Amino acid sequence: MSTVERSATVSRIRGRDRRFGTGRVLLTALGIGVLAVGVLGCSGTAGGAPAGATEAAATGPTVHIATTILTGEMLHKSDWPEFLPADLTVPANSTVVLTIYNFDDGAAALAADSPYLKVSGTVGNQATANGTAIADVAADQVAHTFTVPSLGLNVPIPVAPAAGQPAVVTVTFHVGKPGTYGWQCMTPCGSGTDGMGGAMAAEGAMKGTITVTAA
Ligand SMILES: [Cu+2]
Repeated sequence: MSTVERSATVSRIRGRDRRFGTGRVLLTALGIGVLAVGVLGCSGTAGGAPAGATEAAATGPTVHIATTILTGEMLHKSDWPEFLPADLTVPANSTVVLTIYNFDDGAAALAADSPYLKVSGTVGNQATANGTAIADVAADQVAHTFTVPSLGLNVPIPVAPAAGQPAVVTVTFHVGKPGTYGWQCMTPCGSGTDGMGGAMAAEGAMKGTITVTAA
């Protein structure tokens, strides 16, 4: 699946720790703030909310979190796109506003009837992609997904509009009880004949966690 490896003019960052150095530089350049979690409101929390993404009552704070998808070329790792950070933390019973900056302009196509093309488990079952509300992404335009099966959450992520220019996807969802919920990408964006090897099989690349902490 070398198609995912097209792209990236932003490939000149060298030295230091590749994984974290590159990500930090890019995040800082974008003004996102590495791992920044802004707590906008604190209206207190009530226990007993269900864990499901859509069912949980939004009784807690609203938090804004972000992650960035870098290409293998940017990371100097062949066929190895990666979410940075891959592990996210939010407080229990919160409303989460997640923004994903995707620099990967290579599609990793899914079947036209794949459920992973549809936005689900978010408020309104919608996302905002580059400023436009969307309910799904076309099969040949999807690069990655951010999928949390245990929360019923699926966010298809379209390809970057151009090399070095990210697709910006924002979703809002609710979380309930404390716990650790695994997410993974569902597109064949890794290496090997089926695209499911390499980064797809690696924790911290195309898999990670959302940790919901006791507020
Ligand atoms: Cu992926």
